[in-house]
Amino acid sequence: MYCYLGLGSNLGDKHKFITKAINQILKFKNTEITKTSSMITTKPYGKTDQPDFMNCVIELDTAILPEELLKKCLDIENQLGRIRNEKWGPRTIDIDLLFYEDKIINTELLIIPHPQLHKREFVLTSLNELCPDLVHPILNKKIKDIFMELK
Ligand code: PH2
Ligand code: MG
Ligand code: MG
Repeated sequence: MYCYLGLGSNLGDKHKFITKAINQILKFKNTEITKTSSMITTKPYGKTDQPDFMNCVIELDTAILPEELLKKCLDIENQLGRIRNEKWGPRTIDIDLLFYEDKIINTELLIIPHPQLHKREFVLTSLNELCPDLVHPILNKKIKDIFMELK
């Protein structure tokens, strides 16, 4: 199954945290990273009085199902010292499930596609680099069109 993960960091050695997270993801069973976007420095979205972020998106080919994948990503966030206090506050690492094939999931634990992704230039920039023709299963629009409309 293909899926897209968004990675972000805005505390400490941001580049190192993202690289470490990717190295952990590389160890997942039955999983390959099939594409990696450029790492980009981005202005904080939402809560703006915090350091700039480093962001990227990776494409996976994986046999791990969404809930398990989420759990494994949260494990990495914990390993890399993420402390959750305020919503949208600074973090060493954030790993978000953006898309999982064309599935629409809406449970207490997990919402896919990521409910904010169409509003966020930082994530659309990277998605547009990897998969401009991917169709958002709720908006029924291609990434490149969502991206263009936002800009
Ligand atoms: N993540 C957020 C809130 N705002 N802004 C940028 N530039 N990059 C992020 O990864 C980010 C954000 C919540 O997850
Ligand atoms: Mg996030
Ligand atoms: Mg998150």
